[in-house]
Amino acid sequence: MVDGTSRINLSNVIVGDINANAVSTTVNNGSIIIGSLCGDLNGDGNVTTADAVIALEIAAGSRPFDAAADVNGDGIVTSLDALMILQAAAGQIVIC
Ligand SMILES: [Ca+2]
Ligand SMILES: [Ca+2]
Repeated sequence: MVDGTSRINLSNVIVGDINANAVSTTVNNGSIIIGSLCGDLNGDGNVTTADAVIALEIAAGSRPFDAAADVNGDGIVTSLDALMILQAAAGQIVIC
């Protein structure tokens, strides 16, 4: 091994958890963030109503599973997760 800097180009990388569920990744200014803030489904660093809408879309099957959307940790994404994200966005509960 040689000390120094190596350039790595990655494309179409899918990161999965131990159960082969996709884990979200975000590339931002040279950093790769694996996973995301619990409930932050659009990766903007905040839990908002937009994230609740995404959770509902996942629950309805129109988006792929995202472990960050399973805020009650039961292994599936349902409207309950969306409701909890909505409540967290309103500051009523703390999730994860
Ligand atoms: Ca968000
Ligand atoms: Ca859940």
